[in-house]
Amino acid sequence: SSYNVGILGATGAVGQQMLECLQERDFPVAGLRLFASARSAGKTIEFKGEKVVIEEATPQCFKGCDIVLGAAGDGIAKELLPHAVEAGATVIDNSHAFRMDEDVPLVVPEINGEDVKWNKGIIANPNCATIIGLVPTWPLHQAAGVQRMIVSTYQAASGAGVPGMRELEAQIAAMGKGEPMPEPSSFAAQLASNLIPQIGGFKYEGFTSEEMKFQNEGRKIMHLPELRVNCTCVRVPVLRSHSESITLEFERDITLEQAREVLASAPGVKLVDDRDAADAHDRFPMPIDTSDQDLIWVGRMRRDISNPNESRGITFWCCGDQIRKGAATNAVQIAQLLVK
Ligand code: 2RA
Repeated sequence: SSYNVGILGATGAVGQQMLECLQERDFPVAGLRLFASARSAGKTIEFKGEKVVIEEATPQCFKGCDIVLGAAGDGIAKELLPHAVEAGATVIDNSHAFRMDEDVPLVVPEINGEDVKWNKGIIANPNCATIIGLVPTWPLHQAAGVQRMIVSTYQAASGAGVPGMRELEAQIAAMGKGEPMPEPSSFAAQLASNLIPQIGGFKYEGFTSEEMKFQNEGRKIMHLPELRVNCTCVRVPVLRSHSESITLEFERDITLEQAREVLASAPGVKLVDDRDAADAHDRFPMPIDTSDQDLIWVGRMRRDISNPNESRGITFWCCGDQIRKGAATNAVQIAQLLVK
């Protein structure tokens, strides 16, 4: 059978990527509906060779939808998506609005796909940095039991949407021409040739909301209520791939070779870890290689020599596309679980 699919926030980076993923994965779409602000209503976007007219997003617009993909911000998601559920649709929402609600499954298909079964109408897509870090962490947890994570993230400008990407491009262009830097917008200070160690507001003991998501969402997705995470999230002058340095502390012994073997066959993971490779692209993952594809690339694998228990710590580096697996691809994969 096929389904009437709606996308709320169809004109944003994630919404447009969702459209592309639906086509790439040949999702059984009977009819497509695109919802966005009044400003975009009336414009058209092409889907499978047909022009689809964008409709204004209102509480009543979801009538007839079987599945609604949420690609809008927290406020609009909270205001409108419950109406999609009332209209009989199952919602897969990319915002943070519902992620921690106890009757809302928070799903990474490679980890806890079976949780979609207990949804009450809304399924939440995790935060991009959480998805990208947990895809390689989960198989290592299955092998040796993860108790603690130390994470540093290097997050792309795409996390701040299309405006964030355009602003970085303008700053880089200005630098290249030796022109004065354009006035930074509200989303951050200047990013080109800079790093911004704050994503979201300061929320808990000096940790930001983005940093606390890693622990809070990680516990829910991996069903590990005791998991402890120390995360530092940094915005970096990269366009659309997030990178993360992750150190895991395990309950049981695991050697570096065992960890490598686990990741070499892990779902959603590509192992790129050859210190002797002449070409950097074969030696380790880099954002320029991982953008616009769906796998999480993992490399720089080491035993954690700082862990007093010699065989209970692994450190690795990973990169993944924030708009794809970090958001749109994961959401469409959840939709595929629903219709399987
Ligand atoms: C960011 N994860 O990177 C947040 C929201 N996409 O800005």
